[in-house]
Amino acid sequence: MPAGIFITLEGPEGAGKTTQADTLAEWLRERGHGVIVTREPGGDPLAEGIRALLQNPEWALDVRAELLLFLAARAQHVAHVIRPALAQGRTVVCDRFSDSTLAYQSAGSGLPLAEVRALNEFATGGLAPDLTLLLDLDVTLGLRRQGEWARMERRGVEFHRRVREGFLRLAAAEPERVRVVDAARPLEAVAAEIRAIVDCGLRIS
Ligand code: Z5A
Repeated sequence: MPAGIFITLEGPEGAGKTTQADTLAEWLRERGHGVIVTREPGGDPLAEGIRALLQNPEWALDVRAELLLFLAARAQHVAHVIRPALAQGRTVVCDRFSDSTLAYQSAGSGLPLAEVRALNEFATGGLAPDLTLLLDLDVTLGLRRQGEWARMERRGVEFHRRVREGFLRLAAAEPERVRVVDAARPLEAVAAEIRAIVDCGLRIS
């Protein structure tokens, strides 16, 4: 059984990642791929529990503690969901992954990039996506599309601008893996570009 394909969707809040992950998965299934759609933080019962902790705006969460919670959730998710699915030859479509940690906890919150990278590498055991679709969107437009993360939303526009810039730097550093998609367009236009990138980059059809 050949190893499956690992695709991640990244981007600022409200960029349409969840919607596009489902649409892409449906298109891939129509082409005969065995697909799982999953998300971070979450995707596994323990990791979903960590997600609930992270979403609780009452905790005065230290940024290092926050980083380690995201990474604990990821380690569990990779070991129990993503690696087994890839080993079975499935395509994994994941709503956020390591690039979110680099963008939010390093570019956004200011933790040193090299240290965040090293800890992330430890959490994933070195697993990296084959392809990342970065849905790029003006921060104020994204924040207007209602979210459920009060902790992140109250960090303010400047924080979210740094996150967006962080994502764009990651794309510039790895243009083969990270493909930037303009997410300000209507849903179907975004979906069509995603299909074209996936089709061309991974020879899906
Ligand atoms: N986080 C972190 O800090 N570190 C990490 O390592 C990880 C995550 C993994 C969880 O993200 C939070 O954790 C997030 C980053 C942080 N912080 N925040 N905020 P999440 O993915 O659960 O939350 P989110 O990014 O806020 O997701 P979201 O609001 O659900 O956005 P989305 O998935 O990108 O969009 P959507 O749900 O598909 O769409 C949102 C709305 O916009 C919905 O009404 C759609 O119908 C609408 N939409 C979508 N696309 C369009 C277009 N093209 N036009 C018009 N309307 C659209």
